[in-house]
Amino acid sequence: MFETKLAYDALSRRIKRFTNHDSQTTYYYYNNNWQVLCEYNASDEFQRWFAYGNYIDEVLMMSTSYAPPLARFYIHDHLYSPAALLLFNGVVLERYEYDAYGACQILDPNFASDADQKSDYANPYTFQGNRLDLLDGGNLKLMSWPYRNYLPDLGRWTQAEKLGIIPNDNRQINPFDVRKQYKDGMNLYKALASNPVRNTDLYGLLCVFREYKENFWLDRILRWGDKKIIKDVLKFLKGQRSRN
Ligand SMILES: [Ca+2]
Repeated sequence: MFETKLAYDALSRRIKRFTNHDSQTTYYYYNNNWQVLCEYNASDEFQRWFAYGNYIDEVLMMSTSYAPPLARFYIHDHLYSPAALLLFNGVVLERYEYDAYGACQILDPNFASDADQKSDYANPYTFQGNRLDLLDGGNLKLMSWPYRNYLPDLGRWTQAEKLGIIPNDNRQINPFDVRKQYKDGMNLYKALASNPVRNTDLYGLLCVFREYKENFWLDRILRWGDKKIIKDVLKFLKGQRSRN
């Protein structure tokens, strides 16, 4: 029987993973942007580290501790989903393609399908720059967004929306119209507003149009977005951080 144990800290960051099918334990260490900086094994030995770009989901580089240490570089598509993993000289090591809801297909450099559909380089980052775990011996594909887990094969979150209903919203809620009572839609498990090729969700809290992410500066969001909802998200995140 396959078993996986995940441990989280008080801020919902996943800090440990154990899987019995490969007897691997991984500890994760984060920066203050909720990005995994480095990983250690059960013996507290350094395994690898990552570097990121301007956006929370923009992984740029993965470097291992193995001898000799090798840096591998990412290139992305328009949603910051890695499209390929490269060596420093541009040689392609592995390619990634996605269906609309982010189920990842791993390809060899010559575009042939990877035989076992497991990254030959243990690359954890796939759809929209979030981490993919192959659990249950590879039968269950589970992705980790900061606040929620996502099932790419189903295109749904595994947990209900965390922002909840909209109290005292100036949109004059009709109590008989449930469609507008929840911040991310009436289906509490619906991801990316059912438009995954355009939308993104930085934290697993609220879907935003890609244009907002491209301009992820507060003034732009407040100008273009739903001010009340965006403020609620920022307030929620600030509250989470202040618990640290
Ligand atoms: Ca493989």
